[in-house]
Amino acid sequence: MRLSPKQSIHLFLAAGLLSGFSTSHANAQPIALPEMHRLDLQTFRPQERYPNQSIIRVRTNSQAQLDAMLKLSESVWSERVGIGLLDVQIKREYLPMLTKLAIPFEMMIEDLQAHTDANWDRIAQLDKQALEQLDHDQNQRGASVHDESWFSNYKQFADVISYFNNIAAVRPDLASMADVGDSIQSNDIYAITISGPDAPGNARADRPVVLWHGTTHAREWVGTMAVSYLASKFVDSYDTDPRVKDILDSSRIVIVPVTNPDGYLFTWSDQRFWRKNRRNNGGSIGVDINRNWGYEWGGEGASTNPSDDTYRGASAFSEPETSAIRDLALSYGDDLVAHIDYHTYSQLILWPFGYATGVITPEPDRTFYDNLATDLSNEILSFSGVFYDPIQSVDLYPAAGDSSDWFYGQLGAKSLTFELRPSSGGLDGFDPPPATILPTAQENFEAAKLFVERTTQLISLSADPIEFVSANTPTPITLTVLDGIATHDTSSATLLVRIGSSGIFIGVPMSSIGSGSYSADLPPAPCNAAIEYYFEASTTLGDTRAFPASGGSSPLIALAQEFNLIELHTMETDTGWTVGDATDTATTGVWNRMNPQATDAQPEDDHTIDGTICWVTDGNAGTGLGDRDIDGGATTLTSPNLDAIAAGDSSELIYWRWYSNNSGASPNEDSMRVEISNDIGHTWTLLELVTENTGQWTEKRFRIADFVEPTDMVRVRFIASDFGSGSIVEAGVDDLRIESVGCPINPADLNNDGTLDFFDVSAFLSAFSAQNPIADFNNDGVFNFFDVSAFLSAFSNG
Ligand code: 0X9
Ligand code: ZN
Repeated sequence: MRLSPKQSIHLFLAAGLLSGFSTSHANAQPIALPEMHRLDLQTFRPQERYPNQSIIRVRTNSQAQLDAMLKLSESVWSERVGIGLLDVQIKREYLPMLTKLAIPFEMMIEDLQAHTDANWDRIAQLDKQALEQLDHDQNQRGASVHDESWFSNYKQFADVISYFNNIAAVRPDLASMADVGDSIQSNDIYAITISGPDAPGNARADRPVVLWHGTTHAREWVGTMAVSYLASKFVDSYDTDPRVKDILDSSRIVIVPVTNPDGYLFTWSDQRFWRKNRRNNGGSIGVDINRNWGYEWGGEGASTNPSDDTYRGASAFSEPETSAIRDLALSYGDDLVAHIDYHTYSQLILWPFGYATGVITPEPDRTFYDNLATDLSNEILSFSGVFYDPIQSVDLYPAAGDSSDWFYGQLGAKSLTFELRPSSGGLDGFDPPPATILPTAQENFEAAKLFVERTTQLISLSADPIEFVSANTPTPITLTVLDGIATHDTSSATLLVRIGSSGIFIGVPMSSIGSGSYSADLPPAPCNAAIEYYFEASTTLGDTRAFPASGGSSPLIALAQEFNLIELHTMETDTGWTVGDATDTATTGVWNRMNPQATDAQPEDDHTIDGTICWVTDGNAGTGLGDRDIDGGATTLTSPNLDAIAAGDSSELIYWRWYSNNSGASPNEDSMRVEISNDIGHTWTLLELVTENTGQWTEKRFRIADFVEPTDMVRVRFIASDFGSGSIVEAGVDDLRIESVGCPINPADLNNDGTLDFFDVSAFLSAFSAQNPIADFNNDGVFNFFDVSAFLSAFSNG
């Protein structure tokens, strides 16, 4: 949060009040975990109570009013404290006094206790669902490394550690767990190491190390969830995402999910908003682990008062939690090159130094950090539309003894401190709805990949692989080259390509299209031919890198196919789509066909080139973001009959959709179901459940036969709904089409391998001399010159 903790502590002292916010009150595989205590969330609620208290927003206009306000409040929730607007926690019995003092206020949370109870009920409810799901499929956790549904709720310490242990159990080739130290109360501090297997000339132990640690501050639960996502997602993507494979084959990722286990356990059992560790200072509890690191320890923003929330501890590294992570980092020697400490909240990417007012980070690091943090911010912005402010940490506030200052100042590693979602919210900002977890984790996975590349690799290459191309047509493809610890030669980008799986790769120079991106064409290829390709680029000093990293030994593959349009609905005219279903209950935001009016959640333009109109959940902008979006339940849009019989199993359904559900008060709680029927809508099968917020038109392609048998009575329906209160849901559909995808069967392809070559000629000749019916090419029952001629003409046409 942006509030200087020091500042807030002074206020508490001035007010002489207590509150929940103040402090007065290696490489083996999975490891044998001790029996860890779990709370039964169905019955358990934390101790701390807020009877008869509210959160209000006041406006003071003098120091006297501000002082009076601070005296009356239990705790300050604002990010900045001063004359003007202020959010405070206050006993309701004091509200009449505000009127007397002529301090205007607005009620924000009337009953804080009920609000807190509701948050816990929400967590308990999700926990119950998760347990039922687990009963339903006992092996669910054990079977998968990465489980997206695990991120629908916060997790207790025991569950976090068993999630990590399972990653190592399922993929011992990629991950291993270690116990790296003990907390004050003898809880274990765990670390997982993730890296591709040893390879000749590329031993794991020689790879640079990037270290993450989460939940230094006990109440910052989203941080632990985000590092958990990184761990399972990196491992899970190794086999399928060439970029992740590159990253893991060239670095070691080490993740400490819970740096402060004692504090974390305490936020579940006792005080949701506890920050420090659980050191007994004699009269007060807790040291701020993020003021206890040994670079410029004990300066500004680090309190000497043990009861303060930012208490620095008795000496640098006095705390076992801090020294455990220090020793882990030191164990890698020079290999430790980068580090990230996840905190919440405020959406910031903070780079060192931050230990004193006016501290100047030396060049060239200053520029490196500025560029890196800005690029990471842009990566997140373009992924999810959410902005993280990239700034030097001292510009947040000076705070000596934080982790990033030590990793950078002492070890020379590139270190960042992230403040994750949300952007604001007072103490509530540490306790956002569980629906915040997944999108926060997903966007930070994008930033994490880029961070590792930029801190460990000379240069990094990436491309969106193309899997299908139109037969006999050149297809443009783009490579992006980013500078890491070296600079790339802008004339070095090359596409290496061959048709089929033998022969040499031909190098095609790629031309710059700006921002480190380069373009070239995949060559035209006959239907069913597999185009194999990879990319290369070099540093200015001549070190060459390939994408995928293994280059020609495991290239990317694009299959040439013929795409024939069977149906096209540009939505520019009425082609018989219908709105409404017996179960629809939406009161606003019902589907209509129009030229959409932009809001932050809805597109400005349809998708059709030279068109203007699409289907959209009320395309009128209305008076505000929440005015014409979907409210009150579902709205259904159904297509007319579509003909998929002609192309049979080769028919594919393609549409462009827009979906947004990441704004409003409770984001990401809704979804859009897309379903398909092959019997005029009597029975429906799920095609996809849309929850991603691309905030842009996205093309989706499905092979119809994978869902229903293709008929001439296929229908598709889009059911968009809003069940959460206060969330903004907007959806759009455009340019739906059916294509047949495949290759016409050439009768001359006698061995059915998709290519016409010498082997087909030879197969024909032996079938002909054996008088095999397949050599009766013109089907006249005799084997003669006309069969040879028909074969040769089919062969040469193919
Ligand atoms: O104060 C902290 O430790 C971090 N913020 S939090 O709200 N998560 O407690 C920020 C530390 C940033 N570092 C410096 N400003 N030096
Ligand atoms: Zn923090």
